Amino acid sequence: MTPAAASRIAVVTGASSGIGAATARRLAAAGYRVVLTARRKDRIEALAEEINQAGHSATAYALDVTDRAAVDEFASAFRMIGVLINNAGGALGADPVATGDPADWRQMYETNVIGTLNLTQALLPALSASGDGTVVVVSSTAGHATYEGGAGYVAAKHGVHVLAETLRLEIVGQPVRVIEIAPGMVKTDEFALTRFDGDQEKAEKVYEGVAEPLTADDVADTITWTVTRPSHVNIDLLVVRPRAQASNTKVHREL
Ligand code: 8X3
Repeated sequence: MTPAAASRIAVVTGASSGIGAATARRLAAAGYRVVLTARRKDRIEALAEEINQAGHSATAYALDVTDRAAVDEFASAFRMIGVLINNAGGALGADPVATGDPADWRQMYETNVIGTLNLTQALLPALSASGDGTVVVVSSTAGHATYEGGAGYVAAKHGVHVLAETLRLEIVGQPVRVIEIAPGMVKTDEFALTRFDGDQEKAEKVYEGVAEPLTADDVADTITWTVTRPSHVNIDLLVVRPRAQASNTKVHREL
């Protein structure tokens, strides 16, 4: 494969739902050969089939981003690639610091920070070898300011932000961009439900009265825009929120 063809390969983590799935659809439509990864094999296989049936190109590879040996094995299949979207992650719990569960904190650090570290380390040589690489890190507005009940998630997302910012400093001079996307309130099928351990009522409260939270596709559109800028243009950090949200804690609700 030529470096130019390889630079059209995009690996997306957490591609089984939400922002990851929407980004895979958008990048495929923009002409990328997307490689979908997530733990849930049936979901990414179904999405790959949907994308292929639409006349685009997708393959599915079941992967847990926290499993370094599995990540290394996955990465060994690629000599050169163009794009890595580090999207896998999420929140667990919304307890105050006084009562938060250390196991939740640990798991959030593992998936959000170590997961991003694993994929980025494993694929950086292939991204650089293509001569035109892009690493996207999906952090969060939680990576930039805190809020009550959010500390475990906020700490992990600050870690993701620091990883992106430090990597950009360290690899300047290599043909690899580092882009951070920090979404605010996005209504997806699973984010709030996972955070509240399947409690539908608590999950719905998050978006209560908010006219139009962002959708996964709004964020995917933003990600795709940054990736499809000319190679010399690096969108360092893009914060995207719904109009009804002015800060992590200032949300307009019509109740
Ligand atoms: C999601 C944004 O406000 O739930 O990353 O932390 S928030």
